[in-house]
Amino acid sequence: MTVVLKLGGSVVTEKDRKETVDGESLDAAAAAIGDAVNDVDGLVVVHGGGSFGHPNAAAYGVSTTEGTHDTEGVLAIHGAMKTLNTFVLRRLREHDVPAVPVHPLSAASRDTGGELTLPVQQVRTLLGEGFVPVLHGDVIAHAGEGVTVVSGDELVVELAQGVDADRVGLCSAVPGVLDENDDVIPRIDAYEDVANVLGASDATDVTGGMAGKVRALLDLDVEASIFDLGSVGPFLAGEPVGTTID
Ligand code: IP8
Repeated sequence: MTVVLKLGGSVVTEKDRKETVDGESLDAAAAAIGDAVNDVDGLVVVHGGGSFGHPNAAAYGVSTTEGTHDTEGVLAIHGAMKTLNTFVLRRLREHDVPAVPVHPLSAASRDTGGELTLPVQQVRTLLGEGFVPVLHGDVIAHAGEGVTVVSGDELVVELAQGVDADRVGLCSAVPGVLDENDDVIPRIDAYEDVANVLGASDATDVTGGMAGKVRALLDLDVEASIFDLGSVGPFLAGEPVGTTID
């Protein structure tokens, strides 16, 4: 069983305090991963940008589509993400997870149409050798734009296909996709089933928000789940948690 797990930026950082790790949440996630890591054949971890990536990207006007050629900007955004990655790795190592970093800036790119390419042979080889590769949202080369942001969600989609994942999990600040009464929708098979509750978030969140996540996960061949921090352990143990998207 190969698993791709994303820890959202809102889980591992304090979103309202620039470049601040949420130590308690990160430790809880790392502990759950440490408890389960020997029971999965392969685990790839991806983390989002939270208060490290997003304020820096905003300061230089960089998004997934708007790029920059400003080297200072590239280094500021990438540097902040590397700092966060170092914190994540340290916590995972404290829980005996054989975590090693893989920085997307050194591997991924977009063509002029914005299409993302992420070579994954190093990730596959690291997995085969018993490591847990840890990737993160980053800036990457973008033909005609300089660099643009690559989100953790985009990386999850590429990795799921590239490493033939059996399960994909997104750990976010909410316990799943919520309906109009804020109850978790246990299963989504088609976007039309949830378009009425997710439609609004499409308009307000340029990086995709929950609507974008659901659309991308529906396109995957493998089952995906969206859940919150308390469900990381049960998810890695193979239990259905939060919202399952298939
Ligand atoms: O939090 C964004 O990753 P995300 C990364 O997964 C940067 O959207 C650099 C803003």
